[in-house]
Amino acid sequence: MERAFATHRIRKATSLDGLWNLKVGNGTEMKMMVPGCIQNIPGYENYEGRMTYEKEVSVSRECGVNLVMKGVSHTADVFWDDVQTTHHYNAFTPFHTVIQNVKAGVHCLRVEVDCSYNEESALHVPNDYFTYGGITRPVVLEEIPDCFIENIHILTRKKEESWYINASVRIQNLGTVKEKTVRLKLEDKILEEEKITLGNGVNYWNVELAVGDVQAYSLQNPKLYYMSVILQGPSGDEDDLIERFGFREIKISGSDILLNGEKIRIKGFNRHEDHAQFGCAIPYEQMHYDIRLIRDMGGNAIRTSHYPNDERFLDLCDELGILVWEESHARGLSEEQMRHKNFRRQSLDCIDEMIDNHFNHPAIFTWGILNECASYTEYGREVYIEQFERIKQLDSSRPTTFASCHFKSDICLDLPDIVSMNIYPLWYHDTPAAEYVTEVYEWVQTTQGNGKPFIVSEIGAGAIPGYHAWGNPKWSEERQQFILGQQLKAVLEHEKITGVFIWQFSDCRVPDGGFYGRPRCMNNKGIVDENRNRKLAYETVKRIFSQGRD
Ligand code: ADA
Repeated sequence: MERAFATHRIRKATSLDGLWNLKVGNGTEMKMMVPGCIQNIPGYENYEGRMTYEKEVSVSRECGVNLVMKGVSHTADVFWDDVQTTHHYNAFTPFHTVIQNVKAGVHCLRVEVDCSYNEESALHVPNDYFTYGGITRPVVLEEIPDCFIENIHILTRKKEESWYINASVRIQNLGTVKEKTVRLKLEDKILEEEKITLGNGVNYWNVELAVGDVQAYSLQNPKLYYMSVILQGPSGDEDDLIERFGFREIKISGSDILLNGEKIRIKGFNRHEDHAQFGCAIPYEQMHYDIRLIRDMGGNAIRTSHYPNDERFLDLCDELGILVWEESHARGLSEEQMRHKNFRRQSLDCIDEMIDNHFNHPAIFTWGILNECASYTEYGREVYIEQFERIKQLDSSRPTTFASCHFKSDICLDLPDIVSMNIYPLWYHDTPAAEYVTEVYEWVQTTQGNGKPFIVSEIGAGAIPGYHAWGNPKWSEERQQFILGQQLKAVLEHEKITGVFIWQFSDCRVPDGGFYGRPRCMNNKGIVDENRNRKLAYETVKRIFSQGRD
């Protein structure tokens, strides 16, 4: 299952999740679960390198095939009957491959995967999170006609008392037929039907519609609607695509972020896709459990630190009314790392795929980039400008942001719509929390970030699960509990601060050898550990988030 809802009624789509044949670098063969991570297989906990997946797949009739891979970590070379069809880099964005004129019957699908920190990789580098290896998200095989619907982007806006939809339907025409009839349905009601002429390759069918009485999307009432687009040829309905969306607008008003005109106050968590048993291939049920814990603590937002997330998780956030700051893949890269020969292309590819695939999620209220990268250098600024321009070209409906840690040296705060800073008073430096929060906020007001919404995008402290000692020393759960209490109180009592994301929801794995010498080879700042066992700070966060100003 690659989405929380069926995306086709007409197109035949077959999940390829389940056991595949896997050969790892040293020639060992095994059965491997997809989605899954090789590092969760006993004996392969520290595996780094190449591996080859194979699966026999059957096609029911002579047709085109659209192979959809929602995530392969981190580089994939895909072969269909021994012919290479795709090369894709980055674990965190979906990609698809169209193979035409496929005969009915059994075919061989092979995926060569590389999870090593190799010299071609500018984004997957040793870092304060772990790069797992494998086909880590769902795979779907679709049978398609030569002319098919590739995606639908849906914008909603309110004018006077009416809601309007602007749908942009991308149609790929790999055949010779030039005329089709396209129908657009909202739920089961046909709203538009048109005979269109198609060129070769990519075509867009744009529709602007006033819709009648609909329910607006809110966190309290996260009402979702289904839109279907159907392609009809001489022989009847040939293809379709179903998308889901909500009627909502995100706007900036002075230093406030408005969801349908209502000011939002973020009480959020940073969340890595990481779990002791599943690695980054977190099952759908576990995703739900994570969100239930976040809701139980009074949280209303999640930052997908530091990469685009599994779309099923975004579907759950849509359905449960959890705001999402989704960000492209980067963490703490220096200017030198940003000058890597592949960095700018790999970054822009990630942004393109993130927005192209996740455009319709109403829960996503902002696109983030380049967490703690070199936004204090002229070259770094060039890159931030390039990436914010790309985002605005792809989606002008959402505000942008990036999380900086360059207090008093950042030269890019004029670029984002929302200013965000990562700060760790009482953990990385012994500064009283309220004093430091005020100092950082006041400094931002002296820059070109003045007057913009301001989010504390990271704040937190570490605790080794189960560590308790007299005097509540550093790394004890009691110390983390005390620090979080001071930090959250300081942020939520600051009238002008739009919100906060705690670093972080759960402990996550870091590369062996321990990034910055991290104990347990983990980033231990979770409020729950890697198995979601609660630390003492859980109840403190719950008390403060539940009583804090709404
Ligand atoms: C940074 C970074 C996070 C994490 C955090 C920490 O702010 O953005 O990914 O590394 O510090 O734990 O120190």
